[in-house]
Amino acid sequence: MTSTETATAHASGNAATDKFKSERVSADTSPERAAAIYQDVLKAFADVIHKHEVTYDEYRVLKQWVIDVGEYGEWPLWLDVFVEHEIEDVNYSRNALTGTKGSIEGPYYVANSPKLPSTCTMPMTDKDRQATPLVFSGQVVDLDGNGLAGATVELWHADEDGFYSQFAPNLPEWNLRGTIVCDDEGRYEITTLQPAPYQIPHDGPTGWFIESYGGHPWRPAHLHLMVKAPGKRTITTQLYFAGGQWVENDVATATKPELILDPKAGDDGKNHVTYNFTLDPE
Ligand code: MBD
Ligand code: FE
Repeated sequence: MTSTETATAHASGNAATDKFKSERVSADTSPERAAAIYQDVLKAFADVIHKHEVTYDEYRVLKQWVIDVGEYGEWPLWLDVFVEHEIEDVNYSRNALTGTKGSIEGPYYVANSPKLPSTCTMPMTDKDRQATPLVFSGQVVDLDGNGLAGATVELWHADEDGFYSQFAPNLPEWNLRGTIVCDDEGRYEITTLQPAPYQIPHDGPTGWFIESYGGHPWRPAHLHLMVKAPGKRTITTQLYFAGGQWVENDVATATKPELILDPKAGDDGKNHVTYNFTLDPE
C-alpha cells in the first residue's frame, strides 16, 4: 500500500484504490445474467437522459467527472458511499438471514490486522488517549444464543480527527485496527475511544459531486466490524450511537435502527456498552 503524505481526498483515494487492486476479485456471473444486468443498466441511463432531457454540456461534465474520479482514485469511495448499501441490503434479504444486520464495508477495511486478546485495548496514539474511552463488550452467538468458540471480531474505526490508519499520513500502521480473538464462549471486552462524526474526504470529485446537489459529506460516528466464527456466515457491519449527529441523515445511507449503541457514562470516566453479534449458519 502506498503511504500518503497529506490528508487529501487524492491521497486517501489512491491508497484505497491501491488496496482494492491488490485483492483479486471475480464473480461467477453467466453471460446471460451479465447481458440482463448490463441491458437494464443502460435502460436506466436511457430513461434518466430522456426524462431530464440531459444536455450536451451536462454530458461533457459527466464525462470529465468520471475521468476525475478515476484520476483521484475515488472509485472505491464514491461507489461505497452511494451504491454499496443497496448491494448489502439485497444480499441480506435474498439469503433470508435472521442474525445481526450487516452494513457496508466502506473503502477503508484492511485484512489481517494484528490479533488482540478477548479483553484488550485497541492500539492508539497518546492523542487518541485524550478522547473519552469506550468499553465495548459482548458475545458472538449462534441463532439459539449459544456462545461461539473460535470467534473473532475485527474492529476498525477513525480517530477523533476522522482519520483511518493506512489512509491518512503520520499514523501508526494499525492504529485503531485489530482482530480480537474472543474467549471460548465468544466473549470480548474491547476498550477503544468514543468515535466522532466523520466527514468523508470531500476535497475531490466525490466532494464536488455532493456540492453540486447541495448535499453534505457527513457520516455519523461509527465503528466498523467484521465478525467471524467457524461454520458461520461472516457479518460485515457498523455500529452507531443513539442521538448522534447524522444518524438520521448519513451520506452513505448505511445506518439501521438495529445497529445503534447507547453507551452509559460510568464512574470510571469511560463510556460502557454491550452489544452481541448473532451469526447465521454458513
Ligand atoms: C468511511 O469511513 C466510510 O465508513 C464510508 C462508508 C465511506 C467513506 C469513509
Ligand atoms: Fe468509516
